[in-house]
Amino acid sequence: MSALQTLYDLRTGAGTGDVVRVVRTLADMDGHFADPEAYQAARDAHNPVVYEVFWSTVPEAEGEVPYCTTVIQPGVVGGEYFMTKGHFHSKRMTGEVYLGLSGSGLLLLMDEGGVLEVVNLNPGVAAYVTPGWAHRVVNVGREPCVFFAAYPGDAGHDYGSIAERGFSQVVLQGPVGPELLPSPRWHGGKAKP
Ligand code: M6P
Ligand code: ZN
Repeated sequence: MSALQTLYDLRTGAGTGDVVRVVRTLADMDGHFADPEAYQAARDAHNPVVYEVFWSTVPEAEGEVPYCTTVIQPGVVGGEYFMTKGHFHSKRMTGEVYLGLSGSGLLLLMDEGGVLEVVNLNPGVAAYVTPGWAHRVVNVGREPCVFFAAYPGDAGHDYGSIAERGFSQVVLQGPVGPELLPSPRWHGGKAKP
């Protein structure tokens, strides 16, 4: 392969050059938010863009290192902040590196048993996703949350178990900032206190 490069705007996350843009609207995130009524109302009213990914054209194959930026819009559904779907890697023992570029995000890391760790993904923070842990980023700010990621080309995205029961905790807008609460889908209860 000849030299492949992408020009990223570090503030907006937009990429040009060898890049593919993927857009996820609320309609693409059925089942991911804790409040189904609020989700349906927002989706049917205006179906906003939740996040975009500007993917390099590096092949998803062993030995390759695909990279991308992700731009999560500010917003809430039923008080729950906009976020990525989140995923495990199909090839479990593969890691990933995230680098915060702009805005303020929370990186949720979860093992298969539901143990959750949280990293503040602010500009300049390089966060390591340990092999075997699911990962999701939540935009807890008022501006777009932008981060860069690079991962092994044979990692693969496993969305199955996240689609089934989500993460063990949800991030809701509280009176003085974000609050992590047990997820109703994981724990079989209500998210709101
Ligand atoms: C990061 C990386 C990508 C991922 C993207 C969106 O940029 O982890 O591999 O696709 O975030 O996250 P998700 O696929 O979970 O929606
Ligand atoms: Zn990943």
